[in-house]
Amino acid sequence: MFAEDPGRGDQLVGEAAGLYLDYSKNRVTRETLGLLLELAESAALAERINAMFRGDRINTTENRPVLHIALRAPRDASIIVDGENVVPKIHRVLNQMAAFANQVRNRSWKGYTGKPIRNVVNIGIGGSSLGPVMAYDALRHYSDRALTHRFVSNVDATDFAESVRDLDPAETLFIVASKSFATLETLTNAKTARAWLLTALGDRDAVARHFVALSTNAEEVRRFGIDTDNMFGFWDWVGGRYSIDSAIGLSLMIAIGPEQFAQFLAGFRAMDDHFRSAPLDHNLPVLLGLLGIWYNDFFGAESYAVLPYDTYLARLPAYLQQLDMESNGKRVDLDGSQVDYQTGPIVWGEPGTDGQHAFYQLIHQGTKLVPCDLIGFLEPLNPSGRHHDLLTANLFAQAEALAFGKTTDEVGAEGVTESQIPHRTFPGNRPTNVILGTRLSPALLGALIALYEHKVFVQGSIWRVNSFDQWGVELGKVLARQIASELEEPAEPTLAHDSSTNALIHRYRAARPPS
Ligand code: G6Q
Repeated sequence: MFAEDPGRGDQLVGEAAGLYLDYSKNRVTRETLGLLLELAESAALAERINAMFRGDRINTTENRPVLHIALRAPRDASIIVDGENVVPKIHRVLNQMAAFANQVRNRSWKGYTGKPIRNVVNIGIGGSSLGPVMAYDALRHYSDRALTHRFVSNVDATDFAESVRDLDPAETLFIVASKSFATLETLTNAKTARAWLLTALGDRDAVARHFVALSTNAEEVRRFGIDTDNMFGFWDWVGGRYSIDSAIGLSLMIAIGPEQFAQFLAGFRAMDDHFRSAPLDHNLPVLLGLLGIWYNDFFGAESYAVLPYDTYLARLPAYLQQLDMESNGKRVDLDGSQVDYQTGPIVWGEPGTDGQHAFYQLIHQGTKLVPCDLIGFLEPLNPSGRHHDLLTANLFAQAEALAFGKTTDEVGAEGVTESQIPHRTFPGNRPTNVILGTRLSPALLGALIALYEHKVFVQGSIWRVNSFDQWGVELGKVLARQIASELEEPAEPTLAHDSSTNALIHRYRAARPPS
């Protein structure tokens, strides 16, 4: 295709919100792209986009609008939910967050003993953790290095124990991040944190200086003992996995400061504006979404890999795993009918170049098709000798090698023995998108997240699934409760599970120390 259409490397590209997308190394001709755009049109994609921005209740199973885009709307915008413009209250919370973040940053927020806070521990899980941890890692370069940030999510006590073992309780702030304030893992960790604090400081009044909450549930926050003056609210129209730019971003705002956080939001907004206004054939989230559908539904690709050539983006694949797989991992359409086509793909990845020395082998020469997004930056944040040139050379070289491979003739010409030739041949034709920004910054990270948020929405719209509910997660929230009581109750319980589950429970109980 490159031989027939030499201009495609300059033409099958796009740019928006500071991000450059080269999608020329995909298995598409201009005709294919035209047909995919027709698919988008036949799914009334433009109307779906308008419906989301307008605040229609597109999360049908929960009867809610989907308005993460409102979280980054400018102060003077108007977005109406149930007759109320929600933009002023969003900015009220942002102001409240900024005032608090500044107090922590300038050390005027003191712990109970009068020592300033130096450690910030976010306790949350899923959407209340993956965004904060990913964004903090990504923007660590811009953070106040005198503050220590930790993130506790797993109900495994090791997570909490290892996160706080070197921290002084008198200098530690816990941010309990939970939209529902009912999530077992988060409340268990928050109670353990409260006990850890009170063991050291001895007075229940200490909780007010060392705990704040990010939640939509004021009543449960109060019940836990957190002063609701120290609660930062958001709303049911913000999905967990779409909440890093809400109050859930408080730990990030403390790390990088309110001004940089405003830049982060501006980056999202720039991509929102592009998504809303660019024609579909120049619209980056639309193009990425359609290319993903091409491999997922027409080539049987089961997954795609996200490969950031930037150590700061190490947690991006995990973040996108939730964003994509929780949103589009659905098997019924909006009407509840079973779909007869493939929906959401599996997402995985690791930073390059580490991945190159691990799993790229399969992408180059395996039997599976794994389309890849390679993400890099023109300028390094930690310039040092040749490092950045070598890093970027690897990114470009991988995209080239995946696309063009190495033919048997080329391998033969290298004087390789006949029997070795098949092993050293690379079929090529392995698709990649290359996404480049100038420099990883708060704004660019915001734009990158919004690019993927909207890409996932484009795909969900075409597959006609509800990208904004998560009944599979809700199931997990209730399943363990019964078994937990069967593991813990002193008298031998009557078990009514399958024989495997019953045996596992018996085995665990037999190993439990007598109570
Ligand atoms: C995200 C999901 C899920 C959720 C967590 C935490 O979209 O709904 O990952 O974020 O289960 O829920 P809470 O914030 O309510 O504790």
